[in-house]
Amino acid sequence: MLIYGLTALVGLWTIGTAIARAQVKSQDPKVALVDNCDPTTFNAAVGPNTCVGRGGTTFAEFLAVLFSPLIDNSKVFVGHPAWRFEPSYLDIRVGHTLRLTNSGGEGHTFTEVVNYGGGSIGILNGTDVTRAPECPADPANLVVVAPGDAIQIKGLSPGPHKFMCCIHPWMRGVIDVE
Ligand SMILES: [Cu+2]
Repeated sequence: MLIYGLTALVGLWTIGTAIARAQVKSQDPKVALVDNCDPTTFNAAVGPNTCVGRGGTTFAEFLAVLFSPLIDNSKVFVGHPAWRFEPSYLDIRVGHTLRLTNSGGEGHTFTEVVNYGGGSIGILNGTDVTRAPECPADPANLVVVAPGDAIQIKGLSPGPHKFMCCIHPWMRGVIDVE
């Protein structure tokens, strides 16, 4: 039991070190767009092929975390934490290419904004939330990264860059170019 525990600890330490090294050096900077949509309930509620993943969060569970009754219920979105950028903060070096992959089951955007705000889909925003102007007013104009797609982002200037998903506006990240 003790030996097993020690082995597990060493294993965890090794993984932790590898992650820390990857984040410090960022030789191959990557961000994944992640969600956990359950295809059966999402496609039934929103439409066919809304979700092509194998996640386990039902549409009802997703909706249940959109808002919190503790902060002016239905006015300020919180959002389901399985819908996220992974990692949500990354240091990269000037001139390095950021690789972006949609590992989720739904389409997402990775939109650079001056300030975080609401997105393009009314029902996923709070009633008092102002849309970030970089997110299109018409959802038909969203530039979506489809599930399984990968894109590259080059030429980011030095300094912090804010990105958000214009569909799920709680999906946020900062890419810090140093
Ligand atoms: Cu999204």
